[in-house]
Amino acid sequence: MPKQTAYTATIEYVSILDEKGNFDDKLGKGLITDEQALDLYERMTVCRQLDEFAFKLQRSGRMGTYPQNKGQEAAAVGTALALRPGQDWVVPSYRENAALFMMGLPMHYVLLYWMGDERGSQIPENVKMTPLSVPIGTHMLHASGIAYAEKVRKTDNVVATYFGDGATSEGDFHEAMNFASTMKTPTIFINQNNSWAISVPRSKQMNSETVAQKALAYGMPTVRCDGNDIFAVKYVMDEAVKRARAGEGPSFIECITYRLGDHTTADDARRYRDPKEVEAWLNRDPLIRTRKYLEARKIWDADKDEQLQERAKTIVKEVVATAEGIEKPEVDSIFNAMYAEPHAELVRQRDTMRTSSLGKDPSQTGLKSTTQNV
Ligand SMILES: Cc1ncc(C[n+]2csc(CCOP(=O)(O)OP(=O)(O)O)c2C)c(N)n1
Ligand SMILES: [Mg+2]
Repeated sequence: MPKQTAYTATIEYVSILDEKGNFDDKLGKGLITDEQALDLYERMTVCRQLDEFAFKLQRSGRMGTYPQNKGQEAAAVGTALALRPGQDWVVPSYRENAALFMMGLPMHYVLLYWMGDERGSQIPENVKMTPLSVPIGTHMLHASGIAYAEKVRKTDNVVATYFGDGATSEGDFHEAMNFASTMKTPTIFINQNNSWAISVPRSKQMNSETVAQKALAYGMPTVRCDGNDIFAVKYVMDEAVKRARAGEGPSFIECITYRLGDHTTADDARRYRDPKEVEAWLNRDPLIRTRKYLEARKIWDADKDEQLQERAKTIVKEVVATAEGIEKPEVDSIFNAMYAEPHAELVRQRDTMRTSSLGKDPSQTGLKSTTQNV
């Protein structure tokens, strides 16, 4: 028997509004209205300001650490535009703030989170979102699980999860993908391929030409798109959402993008990145690209932009004031957020945390154990 082909595949790349301003009318028609494009541009601008302020907060000792989203805003807003706030879920990592705000998360929650306040993770009831996930890759499993629950409940809600290129080198990622595709859950895996996992370039942490092809192993529809193009991102997300709502299971989206800032405020990317590479990506900045599009449509100009920059600063100043104005949490509160009912070990730790017998049985330290919920 001659050898036969067991499997072949191609992966499409979608780009609609390129960096030179060319627009693909065939794919892009009716995708994002002018009103929506203005809204997305405003949201991206506010997020960029939030990044600037957060950076300063960290540098002046008012915040622990912060990962700027700078450069990746289009992937966040383009995908979130296809979701229904209050119904669909977002299971985030930490570089898609704009999507979280579109889903209804009050902006100061993100600041609280990075200020080390647990209340930043106590997502309001009406917002369908899990807390930010700094452990790389662990949250994608939650996205598959939540989507399975939505499927069992027979809703048409979908679950979008965001993660970096580095996260796809983690075992958890593959388990989440396998579960989602086998159980046909309405999960949308949104990869923000920014080429770097802190100081490790993509070429050194995987041998795959594309991240999108990893989904082929799980029999999952997969696509690559220009992640700095709100139109391309919306286009591929619409298709994924449609499949998920129709009960056709998960999809994978690779957004090609770039983080223009350091990995976090604890990093100095100049030590490992070629300035020419950064320069090239500065020219592909999603904010500049969207602004030029709006100007070409004659619905934007320099004056409006100046006003928007001012408005964005005012919004962010207010958000910072809200976050900093909240009464400091009680130390005991670290025991409150994890479980609905405390387990014995937690009660023991809480009851003894101010003693030199931390974690010991309270009855042996002369303390009375408490029974109320922590
Ligand atoms: C399980 C786990 N391992 C290691 C780390 C340390 N770490 C923090 S960010 C990061 C790189 C993540 O890269 P990527 O997934 O590409 O996301 P990006 O930061 O580029 O958005 C690593 C290794 C971590 N937070 N969690
Ligand atoms: Mg990365």
